[in-house]
Amino acid sequence: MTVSNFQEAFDAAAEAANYIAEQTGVPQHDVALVLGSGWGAAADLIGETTATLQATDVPGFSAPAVAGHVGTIRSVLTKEGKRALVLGARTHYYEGKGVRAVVHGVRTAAATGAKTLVLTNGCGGLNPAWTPGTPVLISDHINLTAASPLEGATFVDLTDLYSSRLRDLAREVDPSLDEGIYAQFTGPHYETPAEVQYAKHIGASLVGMSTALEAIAARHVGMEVFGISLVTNLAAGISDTPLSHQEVIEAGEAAGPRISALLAEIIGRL
Ligand code: 8IG
Repeated sequence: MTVSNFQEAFDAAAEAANYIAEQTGVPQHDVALVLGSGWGAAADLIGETTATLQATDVPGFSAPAVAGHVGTIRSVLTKEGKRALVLGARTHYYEGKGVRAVVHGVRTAAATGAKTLVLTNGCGGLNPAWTPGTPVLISDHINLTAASPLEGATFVDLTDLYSSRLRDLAREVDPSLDEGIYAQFTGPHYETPAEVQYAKHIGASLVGMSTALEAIAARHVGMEVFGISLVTNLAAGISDTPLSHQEVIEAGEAAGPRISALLAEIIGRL
């Protein structure tokens, strides 16, 4: 892979951004959000949806592979007059479409003008105090995918990747918010209990299948990143009950109103 081919990924994002500007009538967005498992309801509280696009109609996007994920891209006008691009669809690494597909939404968001990126996800928690439905700020990540969204000699500093400024701002909204280190596994299987212990030993407290690759791509294009996880289940072996996707969805639904309001308040203060 040569560095010049890497440019194709950004050309594709620019094309998608042009389509979004045309179809939404919004030439520039200020902030973008990626809504993961459990976060789908948040868009409605952030503001007024002024346009809804089917993700599959936007160049380079594909249909979501996961039940509980929404395949739309919305333009939302906040009370404060900010334009938010809400990506309800995310391509996961485990879909096998490659890292470019995984971060296409992030690069598109940047190409629409968004300077801030809010990454949300549903994940497993290693801290037994985090009962299902607990939102946790992401303070850092460990990328266990053995992949990078960057190509060629693209050296990017990842210090303070998950903006401490934005985490402070979130804690102004809700001082009870804990923070954790997110380990991105490839999935689609959940971890074994031994892998969860491994994640714990290397410093992780959240385990999931997204976010880290997207955060790296966002930093590369200069966005300020805010990450927040919804712990929908205790990671395998932390409690003695097995994991089910149904439980994950139910925990998300139960926590929906609280985390949506939280996210809306944070967006209002950006
Ligand atoms: I929701 O326990 C959700 N996503 N890797 N592990 C991983 N991903 C997840 C989990 C989990 N829960």
